[in-house]
Amino acid sequence: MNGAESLVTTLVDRGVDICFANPGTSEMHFLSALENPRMKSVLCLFEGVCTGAADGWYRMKDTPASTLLHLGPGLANGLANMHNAKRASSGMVNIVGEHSASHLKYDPPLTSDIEGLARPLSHWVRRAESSTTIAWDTATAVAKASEHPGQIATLILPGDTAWQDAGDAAVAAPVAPRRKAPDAARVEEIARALRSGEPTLLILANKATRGRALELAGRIAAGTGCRLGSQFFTARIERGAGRVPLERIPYAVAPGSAFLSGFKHLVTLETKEPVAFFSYPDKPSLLKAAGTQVHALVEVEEDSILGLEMLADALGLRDTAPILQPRIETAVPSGALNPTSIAHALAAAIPENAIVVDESLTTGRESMGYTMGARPHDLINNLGGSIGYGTPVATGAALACPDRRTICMVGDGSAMYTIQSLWTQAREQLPITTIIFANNQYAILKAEYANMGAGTTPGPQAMAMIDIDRPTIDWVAMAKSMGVPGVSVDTAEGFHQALARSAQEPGPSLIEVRLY
Ligand SMILES: Cc1ncc(C[n+]2csc(CCOP(=O)(O)OP(=O)(O)O)c2C)c(N)n1
Repeated sequence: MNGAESLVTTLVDRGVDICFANPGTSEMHFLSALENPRMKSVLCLFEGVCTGAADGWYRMKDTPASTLLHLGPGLANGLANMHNAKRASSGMVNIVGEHSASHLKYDPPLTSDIEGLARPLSHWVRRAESSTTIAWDTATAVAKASEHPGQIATLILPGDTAWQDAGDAAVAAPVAPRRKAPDAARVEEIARALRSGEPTLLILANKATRGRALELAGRIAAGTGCRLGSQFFTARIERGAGRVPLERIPYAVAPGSAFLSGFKHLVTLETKEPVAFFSYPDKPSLLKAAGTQVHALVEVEEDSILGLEMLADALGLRDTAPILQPRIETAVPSGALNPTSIAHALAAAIPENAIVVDESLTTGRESMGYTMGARPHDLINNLGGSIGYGTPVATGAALACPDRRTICMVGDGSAMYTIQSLWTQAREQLPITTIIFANNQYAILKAEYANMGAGTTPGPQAMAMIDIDRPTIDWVAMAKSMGVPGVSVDTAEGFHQALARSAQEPGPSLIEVRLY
């Protein structure tokens, strides 16, 4: 086998069996190796879709996907969603094609500093120097990407390494690192704070917001009366009826600070204390009140299940029944579309076990509160703030969970960054409903203009950088051009009906929610 075949064989042997690809000439041997029937290859028409889809895959599976990117420019196109994935602690293995060393010295057009581009957004970067050692390089990349928290591993594949003989691909398995337990003294200090009855908020993140960790937190809340919260953005939360409910710390500085003001203790799990998303001239960066103590129960690289078991044991609450969210039946709304009626329609229509990817920005601000008691579902947010994450992440999540409906809520401005995702969704016939909130503007920036103190309202030149209404985007036509059926709605009942109907149909669809 050649180096490229050795690489692909090693990926699938280590459980990385999907590749989000956008190939070029230097990756032809890798393409040929993708004929391996154990590897699923998914073509994405922009590299930001590849890296975002790998993020979505990891969020649902907790195992890395691979991407194939074409030299430095292909990698550069994928960087923004690599940044979002890194902030969400999603592991991935990027394979980046490169010229052979013998060709590089002539400075051909696609030459660039690939390591330099990769390093700031990768935890691990390596140039595969030989086809005979590439199996080990690949196994190391997969082990790195699979660590907790997930890591971004980038492996550069020169052409000659891909096409030369590699011999036998088998390599010894690197040992999976064990997840670390929190320090017992720290757990005891937090148990003391909880026993004191002083107002305490546990802030859960990353792997603490689901499964056994979430349930243990629910037991501790039931037994101590502490409250459970999440940052405004979380990698994945299991929520809805029958799940342990988490209160969301508000996004804006004033309501965020007000929410936190009553707590004497903030206890963090796999996250840090809440900070404002941006710095403003006259607002604080940290949201907690003066005098509030912050305790790290579980550091980002530690194990939340272990930490919460230790805390529950220290409090004698391991067998206490957890607090659970009751089902709230929401009446189907009618009339005008606005954030509240949209939230009601979502709450009524979210199907059992759906995956909700939220990039709805201003329009969806109300949705999370109203969907607390909806049918159980998973919620995915963007932790990196680089817009254009939603439709690619939905694509990867749906490939990871093809038996579930993925609902992707996205602002029209955000959707335009990576709209090519629709084409991949159509080609793979993925069960995704994309909801475009078409307000013809970057609405959040209007509010931020005043928040930032730039003036009360933007002038005409500034407004021209915030409105996206000239020309108006035809979302249904755009979706149709990529093979996704679409419908436009302008009432709350129309939105609810379209959403409920889309969940009954097998493949992708798009709903344009007309807000103008
Ligand atoms: C890569 C990147 N570029 C620019 C921005 C700045 N930005 C933040 S929100 C936003 C507009 C979002 O508009 P839309 O998705 O339509 O949501 P709306 O604000 O209208 O609710 C922009 C341009 C960003 N966050 N990331």
